[in-house]
Amino acid sequence: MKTQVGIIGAGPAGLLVARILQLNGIDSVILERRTRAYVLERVRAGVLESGTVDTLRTYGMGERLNREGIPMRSMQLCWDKQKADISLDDGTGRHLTTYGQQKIVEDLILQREADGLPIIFEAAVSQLEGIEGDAPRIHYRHNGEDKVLECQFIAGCDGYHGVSRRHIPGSDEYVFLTEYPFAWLGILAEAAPLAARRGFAHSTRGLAVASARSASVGRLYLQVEPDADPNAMSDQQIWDELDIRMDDGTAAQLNRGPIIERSVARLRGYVCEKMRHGRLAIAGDAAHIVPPSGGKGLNLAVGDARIMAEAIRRLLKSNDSALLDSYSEMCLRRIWPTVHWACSMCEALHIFPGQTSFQTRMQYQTLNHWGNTEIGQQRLRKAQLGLPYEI
Ligand code: RFL
Repeated sequence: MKTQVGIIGAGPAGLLVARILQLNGIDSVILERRTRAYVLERVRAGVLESGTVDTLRTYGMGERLNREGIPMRSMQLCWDKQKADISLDDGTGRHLTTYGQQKIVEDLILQREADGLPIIFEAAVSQLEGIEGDAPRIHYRHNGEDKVLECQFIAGCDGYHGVSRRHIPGSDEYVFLTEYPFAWLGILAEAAPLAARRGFAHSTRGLAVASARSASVGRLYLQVEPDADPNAMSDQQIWDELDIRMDDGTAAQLNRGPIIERSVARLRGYVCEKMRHGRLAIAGDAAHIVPPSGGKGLNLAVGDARIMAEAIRRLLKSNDSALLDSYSEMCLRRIWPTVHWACSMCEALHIFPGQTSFQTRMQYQTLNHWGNTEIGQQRLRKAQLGLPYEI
């Protein structure tokens, strides 16, 4: 099979690159190792920066988002039995939007299918070849057969565990990694989220997070051990623990309801500073992972996808490789400050093994700064709303 751009991975990064290329008259084939059903059901991110929302609208993916996205104009931080409700209004009209990653992925897949464009599910890529020339090849396995996709460029959008990154020579030298000694137990619950019980909570028993996926579905998290079994706690134990950890000194409690999904995700910070070699570039989680405390991973993936698609367009349409040559550098200007913010949030909100009461007091100071001082609130607002795009 032959195409102009071979895209590995049908996550938000790969699907968006494909969509932008399509609207610029460039053909692509997406290879995705999971089944269609698995990709459509995978529950992950849910908080979108306004730049992400604008990008999706610009590329014709705003219809359901405009209808179902829930504006989020403030953010709550809770610690030491007190709460700060921080306005995200920076005078520009920007705000965050709650809209599940699952829906973005579904919107993009359904649109691509309606346009009759190829996504090959259950196609696991094993090897890339010829990326230093102008006719790279992607080796993959589909329906029990080894196959090859010939293309002019490879977009490696295959997430943290993908194969693309290891095809960038010497990429290990450019990798920066920190593994946190805890994980998040995430639940989806059929329980109407309460505006008064939302946000990030620091508790001496560990972090808790309450957020919304819709008016009737809540997305909530508890800090757990890195190798915790997602089914170790009963529904009632989870709700009790969330209420204890989110105690803000009032008697308010979360609305409870059936838990319809649970998973445990380890927390890490990771950046690969070399994001391109020859006719291969990587985007999204393939190149960087941020702890989910900032709600930034998906938003960063969208930022990379915009630059990658434009760099490919200039290369294939005008034989101009200048943007591609500065691809890593340009992406990293958004990546590092965002990773820094997500890690700062992570380190202020979790209880580390063996943490002393002195360290807990230091965390309270950080949270008090973000929650109760003008300068701290400005810092939080700016970081949460996200950095501007250069492309
Ligand atoms: P994805 O979504 O992981 O997609 C990669 C795709 O590549 C496929 N793949 C392969 N396909 C073919 N051959 C191979 N060899 C392949 N290897 C892999 C995979 O099957 C997959 O379909 O990466 P992408 O597109 O870069 O998107 C990144 C986002 O998914 C991720 O950053 C966010 O989910 C992170 N995240 C959040 N981000 C936000 O912006 N806001 C949030 O509120 C937020 N909350 C979260 C999160 C991530 C979480 N977890 C699970 C760590 C909350 C959690 C709990």
